[in-house]
Amino acid sequence: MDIIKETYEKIKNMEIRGAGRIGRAAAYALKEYAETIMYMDDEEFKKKIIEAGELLRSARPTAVSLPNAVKYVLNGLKDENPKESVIKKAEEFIISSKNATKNIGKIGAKRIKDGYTILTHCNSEAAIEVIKTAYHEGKDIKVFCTETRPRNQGYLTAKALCDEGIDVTLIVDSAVRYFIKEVDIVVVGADAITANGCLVNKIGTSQIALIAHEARVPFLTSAETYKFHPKTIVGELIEIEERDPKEVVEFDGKYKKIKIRNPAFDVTPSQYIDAIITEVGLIPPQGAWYIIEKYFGWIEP
Ligand code: RUB
Repeated sequence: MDIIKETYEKIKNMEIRGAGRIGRAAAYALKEYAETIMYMDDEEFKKKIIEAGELLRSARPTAVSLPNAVKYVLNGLKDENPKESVIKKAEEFIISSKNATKNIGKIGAKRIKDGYTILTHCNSEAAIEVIKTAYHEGKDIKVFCTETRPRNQGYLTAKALCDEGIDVTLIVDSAVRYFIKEVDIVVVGADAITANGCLVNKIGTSQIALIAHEARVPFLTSAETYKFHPKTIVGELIEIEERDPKEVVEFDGKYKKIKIRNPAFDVTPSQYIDAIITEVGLIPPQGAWYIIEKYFGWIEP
């Protein structure tokens, strides 16, 4: 169980972060754990894996990649040889997640024209893949990265793009409306996509979408199919994680009574989203329902 507890802690304290990475880390932990379980009857094995899955799922509440990855791996428990199957499913998830990001890069890069300035928010592997692919196709592009307070994941994005040789400008989150006239397209990642085509992503994403809408700048999100939330098809709401206020600021003395709120994500309504880039193609937000129906079935069992 050590690997499970360790992974749970790393996801919780954001040592491992970003929806795709969280999902793959959970799948990997389940695989490693399954491999260590020896000489056990199938029922006992299933109990242990389900318990491990539950713990991993509870590490962070918003990114649906986490429960979707766990569910994918746990489907192996239904097979004749559950241990072998769980290990195989975990490996499958990790490989298909990496391939999905690559495909999103190729599909999304088609929306980026030569000479474009792109704005991105937070640190999304999938959004970065789109930008990197466009750049390596030879397009002359510039990128604005927001800082993404309070944890400044935008610094990671700016460094990753700089390492590729891309022209990057870091801006504070509140400067998006100031710079939007210089932006041709917004590309962000996704922690979850709902059945009605809304996007749950890093706090501030919805403000950027609104600003892009006002300025008539296309707003795209990159989301692997496992970022679509199956339970939203039956009206379930996605929990927005609220993190430790100390991530924002710490006041002393009499100012300790100042309240601080620190929601980590927000919801962008579908009307502000021009397209969702998935590994199976570019879809309008209205197409989210079809993805959930095709890849997850009608209702969660
Ligand atoms: C990360 C975040 C990213 C999505 C998508 O938030 O909001 O935009 O997770 O990332 P946090 P990816 O830093 O709180 O985990 O495309 O890498 O899955």
